[in-house]
Amino acid sequence: VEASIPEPQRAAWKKFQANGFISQEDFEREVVRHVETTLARSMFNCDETAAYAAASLAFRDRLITEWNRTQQRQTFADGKRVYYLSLEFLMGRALDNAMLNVGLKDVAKNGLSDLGFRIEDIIDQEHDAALGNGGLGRLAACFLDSLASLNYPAWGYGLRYRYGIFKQEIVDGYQVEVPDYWLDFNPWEFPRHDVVVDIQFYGNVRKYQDEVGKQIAVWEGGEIVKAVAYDVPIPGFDTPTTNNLRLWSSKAASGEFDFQKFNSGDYESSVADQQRAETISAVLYPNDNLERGKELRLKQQYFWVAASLYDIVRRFKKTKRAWAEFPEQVAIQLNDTHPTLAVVELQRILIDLEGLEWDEAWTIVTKTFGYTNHTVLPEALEKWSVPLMQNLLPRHLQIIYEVNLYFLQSVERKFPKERELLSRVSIIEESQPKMVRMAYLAIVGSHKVNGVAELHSDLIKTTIFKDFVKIFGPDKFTNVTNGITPRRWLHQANPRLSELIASKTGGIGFLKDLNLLNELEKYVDDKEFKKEWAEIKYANKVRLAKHIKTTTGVTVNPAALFDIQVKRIHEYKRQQMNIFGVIHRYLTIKAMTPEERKKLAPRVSIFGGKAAPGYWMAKTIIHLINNVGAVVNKDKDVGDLLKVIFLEDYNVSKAEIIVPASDVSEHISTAGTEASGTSNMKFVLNGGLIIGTCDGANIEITREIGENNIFLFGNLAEDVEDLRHAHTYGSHTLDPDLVKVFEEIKKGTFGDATAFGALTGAIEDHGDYYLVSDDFHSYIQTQALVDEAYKNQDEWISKTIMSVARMGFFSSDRCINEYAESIWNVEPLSPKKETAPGLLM
Ligand code: 73E
Repeated sequence: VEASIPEPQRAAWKKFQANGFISQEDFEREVVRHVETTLARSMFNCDETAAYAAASLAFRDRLITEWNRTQQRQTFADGKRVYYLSLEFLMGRALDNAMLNVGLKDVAKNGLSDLGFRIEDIIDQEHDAALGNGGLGRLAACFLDSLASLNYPAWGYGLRYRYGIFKQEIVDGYQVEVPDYWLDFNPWEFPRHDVVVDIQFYGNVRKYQDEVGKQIAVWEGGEIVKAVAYDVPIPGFDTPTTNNLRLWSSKAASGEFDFQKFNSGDYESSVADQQRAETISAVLYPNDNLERGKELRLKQQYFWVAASLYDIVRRFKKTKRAWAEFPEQVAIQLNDTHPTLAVVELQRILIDLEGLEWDEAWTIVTKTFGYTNHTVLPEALEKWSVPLMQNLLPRHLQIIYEVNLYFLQSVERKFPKERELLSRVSIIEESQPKMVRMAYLAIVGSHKVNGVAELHSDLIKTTIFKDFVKIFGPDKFTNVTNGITPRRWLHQANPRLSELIASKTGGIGFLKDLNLLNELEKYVDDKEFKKEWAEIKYANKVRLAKHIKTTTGVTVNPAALFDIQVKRIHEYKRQQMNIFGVIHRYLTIKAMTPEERKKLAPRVSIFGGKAAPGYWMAKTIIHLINNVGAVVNKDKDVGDLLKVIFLEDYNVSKAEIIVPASDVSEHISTAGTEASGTSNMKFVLNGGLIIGTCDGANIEITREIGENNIFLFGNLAEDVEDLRHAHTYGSHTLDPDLVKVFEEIKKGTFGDATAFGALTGAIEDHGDYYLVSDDFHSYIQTQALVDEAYKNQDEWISKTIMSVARMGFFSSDRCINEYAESIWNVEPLSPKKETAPGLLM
C-alpha cells in the first residue's frame, strides 16, 4: 500500500518534524512530560522505575528521529544492505548505551539529578534484554553496535522471545531456573502491527506441468501463523546512523479466536490454537553449544527465516531491479547454521513463486549468503531428522534433496572414482532416521564460509569440513577473528579507565579507532599514570566486592588477587579444572605453617555462569563450586588467603561490573574446543591478565600483547587426539595432585561425595575426554607463577598497560570491516550526505 504524503502537504510535515532533545532543559521537560502524560503519574508518586521509564522514553524519542532519517537515507542511496540473521541477540541494557552513543550521558546525569535521581540508580532499573545464551548471541549484539557506528546499511533479524535466557538462582548450592519474563515494560521496541507476514507449516506439495511443460510445485494446506515485526533502534556511537533490529513475534492467524470453533461451543480449543501459535516465539532454547533436535526449535527457525526473507525480498522488489541484481543489493550472513533454511527458502521463493529457472535461482542464492561457523563440538552441529522436516516443511525437503543431487553430481564429475567421498559430503546422512546435515547445506548454499579465530578457521578446514575444501577449493574458506565493541566493554563498563585513556590518547577517538590505544605504550613506566591506573582497578574491585557482599553475604578483601572465570558452564570450558585447582590450593594452605602462609598472595576465586537446565554434569560443577565455597569461606585457618565465590545469574549487565574488576581471568578450555572466546578480549581490554590454554583467540591475543603478558599452559590442539587415544587404549595414570583433590572430595569434605561421583568418574573411569588430568600439573604450576608475578605490583601494572595498548585488533569494528570487505562487498553510507525528502520505509 502506497502511504506517501502528497507533495503539497509535505511542508506541514516538515514544519512539525520531530527533533529529539539536545539540551538539559529539553531533556528534563521530556522526562516530566512522560511521567505526567505517558505514565499518568506526578512528582508525588514518581519512583525510580517511573523515572527509568520516562528517561528511556525521552531517549527513545531522541533515537527515533535519527532512526527514521537513517532508513530514508539508506532507501534513497539504494545501495547494498547487509542482513545479519541470528537466533540470538544478547543485548543487555539499552539506556546507558543509548546515552553514551548519542553523547548525552552528562546531560541526562545532570537532568536526572535536577529532578531528584542518581543516574546509576536509574540505569539499574532496566531489565537486561537477554535474548541469547552466551558468546554467539553477544557477538551478534557487538556486531550491531559496530555496523551502526561504522555507518553500514545493515539490519539484524531475530526472534522476539517472550522469555529470554532463564534467571539463575542458587538454592542450597544448586542451580534453580526461574523464567525471564522481560516484556512487562520495554520502551525500546516498536510494534509494527502493519508489518505482518503469513508463515505456512505442514501441508503437502502438489506437482503438475503447465501449458509449456514446465514442472510446477505448489505447497498447499497445513496451517498459517502470523509473524509480527517489532523494531529496536540501534544507535551508532558518535554518528547519526541508527540501524534497525527487527524481531518477529508469532501470533495466531485467525485473530483473537477462531469464530467457527467459538460459535460451535468449542471456545477452549480455539484459545488453545491461538496459544499454540504464540508458543513459537515464546522461549529461547537455553542450550549453549548443544542442539537437541526439538520440533519447536525447527519451527522457530523456519518462522523467523521465512518472515525475514519475505521482508528482504519485498524491499528488493520495490527497487524494480532484475533478479540477477539481487546479490548486488543484498548480503545475508548466517550466524551459525540456525538460519540455514534461509538458503532453501530463497531458492523456493525464486523458483516456485517468482518462476525463475533452477540454475538461475541457485546462482543468486549462493552469491547472497555467507555462513559463519562457531563451533566444532559434535554435539552442537545441527542435524534435522528427515521425517520431521518432511512433515513440517515438505517443499523445503524436496528442494534440499534436489540441491544435494546436483551437488553430488558435480562432486562425482570432479572426483569420479571416490564413492566414499560422496557419502561423506552428502547433505543427507544415511542414518536411521535419515538426517539433514545443516552445516553442509550452509556450505553448499553460501559463497564464503568463515571461522571465528585463526586456530578455529584452520581446524574446520582440516577436520569437519576437510572434504569441502577439496571440493570447493581453499578460497571459499576464510577467517574473521571475533571482536568486541569498545563502547560497551570499555567506555560503558569502565568509565574511569576510558577517561584516563582519553586523557592520554587525545580524546575519545580511540573508541572509534581502537588502534589508538598504542599511544599508551609510552606510559608503561610513567609513575603518575601507573598510580592512577592502579587506583582505577582497585576502585573497580571495591565495587565488585560490594556486589559480592550484597549478593552472597561473603566479605572479600579488594586487595586480594581477583581470579575470575565467568562464562557458560560446560565441561569443555573446564570450570571443573578450576575448582579442582582451588581445592588443591586450599589443601596446600591447610598444610602450611603460619610463616609460610604470610608469604602467600591472598586470592578470591570468582565463578559465574549458567548451566543448560538439562546438562547434569554442568549443574554438578556448580554444586561443587558452591560447596567448596561454603567450606573454605568459613575456615578460620584460611581467612583472607582464599575465598571462593559463585556469582548468581551471570548476564551482560553483571559482566559490566565483573570484567573491570579482574586481576586474572581464566580461559582454560581444552585446546581446540573453544572456537574463539570473546570474554578473554574484554578482560584484557580492562587491564586484567589472563591464564589460558593455546585455544581460540587466546593465541592471537598472545601474538598481539606478547607472550610475557599472558599465562599460557597446557597441551596443544595438535596433541589432543593422541592423548585421548592413549586414555582409551593405553594406561591412564592420573596426575598425583589431582588424585589428592579427588581423595578429599571422596572423604566428604565438601558434602556428600556421591553427588560428585560423576565429575571425578568422567576423569578416572571414562577417558577424561577434556584432558583435565593431562593439563592439571601445568595449570597448578602456572597458577603459582601468577602468585609470584602478582607480588611485584609494579611490573604487573606495566604488563596490564602494555596489554591494553596492544588490544586494538580486537575491536568488533575491525572485525565488521573485514566481513564488509571480504564477504559482503558493502560500503558504509556516510550520514553527511543530503537526504531526499519523504522517502519513508
Ligand atoms: O567460542 C565461542 C565463540 O567465541 C563459541 O563457543 C560460541 O560462539 C562464540 C562467538 O563466535 C558458540 N556458541 C554456539 N556455538 N558456538 C552455540 C551453538 C548452539 C546453540 C547456541 C550457541
